[in-house]
Amino acid sequence: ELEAAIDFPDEGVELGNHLAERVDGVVREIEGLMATYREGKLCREGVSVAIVGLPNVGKSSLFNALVGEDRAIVTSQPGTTRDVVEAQVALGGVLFRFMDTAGFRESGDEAEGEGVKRARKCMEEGDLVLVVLDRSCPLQEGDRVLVREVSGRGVVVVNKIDLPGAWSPEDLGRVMVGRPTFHVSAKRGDGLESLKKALIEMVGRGRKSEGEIPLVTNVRHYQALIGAKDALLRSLKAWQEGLSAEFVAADVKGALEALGEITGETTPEDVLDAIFSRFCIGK
Ligand SMILES: Nc1nc2c(ncn2[C@@H]2O[C@H](COP(=O)(O)OP(=O)(O)O)[C@@H](O)[C@H]2O)c(=O)[nH]1
Ligand SMILES: [Mg+2]
Repeated sequence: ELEAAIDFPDEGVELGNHLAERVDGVVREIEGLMATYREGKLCREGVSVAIVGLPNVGKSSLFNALVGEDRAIVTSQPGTTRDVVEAQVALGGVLFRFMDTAGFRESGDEAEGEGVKRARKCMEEGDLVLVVLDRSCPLQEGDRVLVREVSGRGVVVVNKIDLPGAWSPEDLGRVMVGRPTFHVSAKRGDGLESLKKALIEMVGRGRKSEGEIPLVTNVRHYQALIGAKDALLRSLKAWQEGLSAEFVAADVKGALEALGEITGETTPEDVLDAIFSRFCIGK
């Protein structure tokens, strides 16, 4: 029908509900493929774990303890880690990419340095975020802000438990409800094994079994899927708004072209065949 609409736009071929349903089905298949991309990305690049916190809480010490070598510079001078330091390490068969970041300033002043900007970006993009708190110094408002901001990807790491405590978990109050919390000493190594185990488990939980569905591993393919999905959604919208078949068909064609990026086919017929066989749209 769509092809007829493409070839003979003036004859006003009516598009039926079943065609819209098919397009909807293809959109859902595309979404399924898109979901595999994220998991594929985790396999290739590792699970990114941002280590964030105020200056001097022990982020770099924790980073070093987790990756098992002295990759980041540790000093008692706040503000040493200007840039983001990364290291990959396999734990329990899972590849992790730990990122040590600059400490967020307590004041949160306007003139945030480049290091803090990068730290913020890491915190936003990390698959997991370790918010490090120093138990030996009084809790700061900035600590609470970080725990509150970190969302569901956050893990609270209370560090320096080898020193006398200056506050207790209850002082964190409601902000830490629902945040997994670990008590460690990055310096002595206490609690690190439990933390590592928990990280591995968290990644495992997020993983779903995907059956027969192929993994999308290429960013270009992923972008093509986004393009195809957008075009199909546009075509559905055009159909819902009662626009003529021509418009609907133009968007479906756009989607096919986007998917052609994946199949590598370039001529429309080839693309149609490839897509119809691959995505079972049927003709
Ligand atoms: N006692 C003790 N000191 C620690 C611990 N972790 C870090 N430190 C010290 O805290 C200071 C700041 O550590 P660093 O890792 O550079 O903190 P960052 O600024 O958050 O990266 C250093 O003097 C560390 O030796 C810990 O678990 N126990
Ligand atoms: Mg540091």
